[in-house]
Amino acid sequence: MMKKRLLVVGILLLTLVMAFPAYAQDFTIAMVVKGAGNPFFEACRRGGEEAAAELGFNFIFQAPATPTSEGQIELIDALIAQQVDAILVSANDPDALVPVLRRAMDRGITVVAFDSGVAPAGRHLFLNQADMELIGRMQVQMIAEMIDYEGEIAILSATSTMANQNVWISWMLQELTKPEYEKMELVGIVYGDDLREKSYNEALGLFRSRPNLRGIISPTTVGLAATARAIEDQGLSGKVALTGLGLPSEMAEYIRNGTSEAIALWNPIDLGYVSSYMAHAMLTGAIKGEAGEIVNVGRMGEREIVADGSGGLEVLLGAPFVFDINNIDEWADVY
Ligand code: RAM
Repeated sequence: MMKKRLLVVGILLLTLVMAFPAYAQDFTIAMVVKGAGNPFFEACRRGGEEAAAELGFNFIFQAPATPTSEGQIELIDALIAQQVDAILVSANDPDALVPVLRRAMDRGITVVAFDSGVAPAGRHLFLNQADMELIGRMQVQMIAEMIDYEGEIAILSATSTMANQNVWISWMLQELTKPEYEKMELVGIVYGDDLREKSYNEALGLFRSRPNLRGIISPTTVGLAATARAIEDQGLSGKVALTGLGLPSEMAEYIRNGTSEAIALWNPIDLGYVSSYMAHAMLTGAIKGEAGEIVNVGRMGEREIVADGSGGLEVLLGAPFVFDINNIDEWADVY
């Protein structure tokens, strides 16, 4: 009698597992971002939650109070102790996180870097938002158009250790060596550390030390919005041009009033969504994380795993979009 009942329960359980395979696996995927209070990462989080709802894994979102690697290391240590299955990380420093992420990988945790990379030794895969060279070069081309290829420009970045901003800046420097920029001069690179007030104050510092400044490139959503506010507060709209990488929702008012003619970005919701799909595919064994494999990324279709040029492997999300007065209304409510 007892045996029969056990058998029935067993068959029932098996049927359930077969009907809802994703739920039965019960994976936990944690996203660790650069810092708290950054709307860019809130959008990434929405993408992660969307993937979690579709695939049925548990999703954890964590951010250090300020964008430091120390804060991220602490969070990752705790996630290892908690035995999560995968960690998605946008790193504040590509090298400082390697030891803790190696520890995670040694314990069988899948590590997918996204947005701001980790050295290949510290992750299985990287989700690259868009061609780094293109992003760097296009920001120089955009500011050059705005200032008629003449005058002083500066870069207001995030922190000096963040891989994404540093790679983009290195491509900006390359682009600036072309003859068409002969009459433009890069007079400084400053760091607002992806903190609003610090970025705002760095912008004020540039206005003070460089009275002839004609343009600023800010390749960070936090820095860009803070610089736009500083330009407005100082009555410098029309005198100091501004471009960079920004969220249409944060930049809409500045694009509408002409403080910035145009900005660029990719879709951060998709970034969170696709990185979650990549980690999940590793966990289910759908992919091993090898070059040439095709990974299914839900509503975004399929992507191929390719060499990233630095000895690691990556998946490319897509191309960046440009936002200006013609399309800002369409995007201002999306992210
Ligand atoms: C900030 C972060 C992020 C970057 C965007 C453009 O939100 O630094 O890493 O990708 O800007």
